[in-house]
Amino acid sequence: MTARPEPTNRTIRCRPAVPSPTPGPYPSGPGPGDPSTILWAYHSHTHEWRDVNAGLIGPIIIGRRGAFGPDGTPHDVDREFVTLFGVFDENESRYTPDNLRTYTGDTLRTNDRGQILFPPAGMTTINGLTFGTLPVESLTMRLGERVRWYLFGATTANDFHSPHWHGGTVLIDQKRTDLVNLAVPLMMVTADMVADAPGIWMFHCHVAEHMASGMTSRFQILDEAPSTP
Ligand SMILES: [Cu+2]
Repeated sequence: MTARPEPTNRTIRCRPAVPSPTPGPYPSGPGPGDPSTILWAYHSHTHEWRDVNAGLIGPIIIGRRGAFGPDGTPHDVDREFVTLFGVFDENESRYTPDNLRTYTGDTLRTNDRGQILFPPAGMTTINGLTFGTLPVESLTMRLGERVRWYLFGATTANDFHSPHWHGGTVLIDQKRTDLVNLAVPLMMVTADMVADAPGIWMFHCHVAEHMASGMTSRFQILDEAPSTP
């Protein structure tokens, strides 16, 4: 048996079903100028509109070979966060008919083309939550920690976003900024931060209409040193 060439990248949390046919990096892995790990988004194409509104969208973290420790955390950061900026309309979800029947006893009103006659109910969300209801504990770090943020947008015509941190800056493509360009749907960005300002800070989309309709959250930097393993 001939040994298969080792790729220079590997995936975690989702390995490719078919090995890379040639030596070299997997096509979805970090490029030469990228951080050691990057975000790749998955989402359903079966019925994209209904499936994404049912929540079938999420992150895959892909790193260079050797980038990860045994627990799947990259060696060169202390903490990782994933944030999805998305406009979702659960009335369009595949689960809506069953949920209506189960929880309200109601049935769907549809037109002669089978389309559901509900008014659009798009919610502007960060990780599915809106108007600051994303728990701050889910975006909490300690002073001095090296933190990697993975950010991406959902798939509607309104999914153009500019995530913005108060109280911190990040490095993206070796440039320092406090704003991320998610200018087209499903854009994916990886950003590195060093937590240097203790407190609870705003983290929100800077598109004014999105911010006013709820695309806001908080993150927290605790005034205590990183825990040692
Ligand atoms: Cu936005």
